[in-house]
Amino acid sequence: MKFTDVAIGDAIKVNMKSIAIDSYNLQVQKMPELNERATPIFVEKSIRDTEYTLLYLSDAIRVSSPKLFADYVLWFVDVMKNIPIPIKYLVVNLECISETIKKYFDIREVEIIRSYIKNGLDLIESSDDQKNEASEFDHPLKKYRSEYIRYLLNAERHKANALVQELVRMDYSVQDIYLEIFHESQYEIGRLWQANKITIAEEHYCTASTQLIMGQLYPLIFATPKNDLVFVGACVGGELHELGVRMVSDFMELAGWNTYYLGANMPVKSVVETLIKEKANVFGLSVTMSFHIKEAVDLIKAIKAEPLCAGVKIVVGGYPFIVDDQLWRTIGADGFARNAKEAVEISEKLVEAGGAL
Ligand code: B12
Repeated sequence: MKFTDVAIGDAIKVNMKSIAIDSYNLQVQKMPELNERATPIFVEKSIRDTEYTLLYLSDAIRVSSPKLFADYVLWFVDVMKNIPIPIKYLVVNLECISETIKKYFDIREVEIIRSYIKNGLDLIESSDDQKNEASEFDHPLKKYRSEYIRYLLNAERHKANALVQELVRMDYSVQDIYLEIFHESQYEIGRLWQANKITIAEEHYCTASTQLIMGQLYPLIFATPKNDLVFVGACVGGELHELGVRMVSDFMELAGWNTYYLGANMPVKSVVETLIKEKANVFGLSVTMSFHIKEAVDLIKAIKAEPLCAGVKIVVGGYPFIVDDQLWRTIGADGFARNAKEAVEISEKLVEAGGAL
């Protein structure tokens, strides 16, 4: 990580509130029509949203990753398609941040920050083309995915479970069911939630039900013969998205590893103690929200500084690493995988190679 980028990122965070307020005031000057909407709640929400944008901007700059901020902007565009506020509002908002920062930074720093914002603004223009590029490879399990989601959204988790048990009887592997049904349906639930088509309660119900249904497959997962390798999996401190690293741990277990799954929000000290106690060969670290990358950097530093962890290889995964596939190097990890299947391959490679990839 570049020292200057880290310093700029930190300075944005320190001044976040006042930059957000200044940007909002400037935005009202540029869009006088906002005055008609400017109830105290609207003003507070607008400033809070700008702080959120600044948080993402700060984290992206800290790890020198324009892709992370660009992805956030695209996500915001998607959110705005489902609320009665035009995309122009976001465009002007980014322009106002770009303008406001000159009060807080020197010319060289302003240039760096503006390059990130400009990248985001350029993407807004072409966002539709970007989103339509993805074409999906049709796995035979895909046709069962919508049925699975429908059961969950109808609060029929027993039927969703029965469907999964039926797929096991049809000889689909646990790995395929995990990736094609659970992983993909969680992403779809996320899209529906983002589009305001389902409530937070429905998302929580679906996630909890999927965790329960995954649990029903454990007799199959624990039946594999074991090797003598140990995998510890956890989410970084503050991170609540735990399903990804749970899937990774289960794939490792299926591949014969002894796994120690720690779940969400793990403090640095406990992770280091666990790696030593369990004699881990590989530590799998999961980050979903890019504002937790700083915690991942601190955790990796702490592990690397502990002589008793000298043999532990660190593999990272989760959303920000998919968006920027070089980010794992920037933060000092030994490897990265896009999904649970690749996680097994990378971990085995790292252990065989006894070092870097
Ligand atoms: C369920 C969910 C939650 C639940 C999580 C509950 C739980 N017990 O896990 C709760 C309600 C807590 C939650 C909270 C929030 N969430 Co949320 N959440 C989701 C949702 C719908 C599904 C997550 C999931 O289960 N994914 C399925 C797993 C299998 O996928 P995965 O994590 O990517 O994992 C795979 C790979 O990435 C990889 N991998 C993952 N970890 C690792 C680790 C290693 C070592 C390796 C090798 C590989 C690897 O392998 C996995 C399996 O193949 C997503 C939608 C989405 N697209 O993911 C939103 C989503 C991630 N959430 C989002 C948001 C905004 C939030 C909140 C900020 C909302 C809020 N305003 O409070 C908070 C932040 C909480 C926090 N501090 O962490 C956004 C993030 C947008 C962005 N651009 O950053 C998403 C994308 C929703 C959306 N479409 O808008 N969320």
